[in-house]
Amino acid sequence: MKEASFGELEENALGPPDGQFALVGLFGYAAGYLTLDMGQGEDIVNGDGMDFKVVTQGGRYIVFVGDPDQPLKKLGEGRGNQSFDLASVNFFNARYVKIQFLSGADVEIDAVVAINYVTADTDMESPMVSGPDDFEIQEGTSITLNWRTFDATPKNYSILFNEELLDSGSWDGSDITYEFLWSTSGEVHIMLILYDSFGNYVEDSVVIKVLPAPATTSTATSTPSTTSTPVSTSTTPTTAEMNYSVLVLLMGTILALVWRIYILRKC
Ligand SMILES: [Ca+2]
Ligand SMILES: [Ca+2]
Ligand SMILES: [Ca+2]
Repeated sequence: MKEASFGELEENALGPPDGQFALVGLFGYAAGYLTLDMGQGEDIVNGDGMDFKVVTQGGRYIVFVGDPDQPLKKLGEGRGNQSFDLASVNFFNARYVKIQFLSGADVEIDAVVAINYVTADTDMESPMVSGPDDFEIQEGTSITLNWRTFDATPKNYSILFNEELLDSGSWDGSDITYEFLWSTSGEVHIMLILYDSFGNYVEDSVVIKVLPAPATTSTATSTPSTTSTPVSTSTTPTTAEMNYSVLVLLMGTILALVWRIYILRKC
């Protein structure tokens, strides 16, 4: 019964499956939900096949995933026990899992179980990177390159411009942004190299064809005339050892709101 309070039951979605359930249902016109935080440095990661399992009974639900860098994105719908693959939304990792009531009986949530998860103690995985496709620009154009990245033990990055080191520094696992401005036309190769603390690395290359400006001609040699330091904003993932994390619960403000509405309706 949805009359059971959120406050009493939310913690039942934490930890391993134990037959104790949190409840989300329909409150007035608003669908209740819970957002579970896997914990800093304890992200679910996109490995082979399915990456986590939602253990529930009752009605249908919608699952969203996200992390501090990525707004929550709908991953899919389910009922009962169902596994999900982060690859279906092109996510490398997810720290937050939101389960929202969709239809039918109230959804009773027992646990979220990570299948593929950060294991920094024995990091055998190369960093993950998704960079821009090859493209063309006109000379004199400023362009910002952005690479989405993830690793359990990020360490450092290097950016090569036509195979020469342009910039390098420590990398905390956040996405890397770099701004270039070319003053002359030609073809340039930009390579990003990421290393983690265990010597695993990954490279990502982009070829940029710089076209002459309409009214001018120029030589084929290209050099970036201005650069800026990569922007680092997020924190570094750290060690995690659990395969179903100690979940920290984030109660959404909407949930608090619908609960308040529910209280008002009861009065
Ligand atoms: Ca996967
Ligand atoms: Ca439980
Ligand atoms: Ca790694």
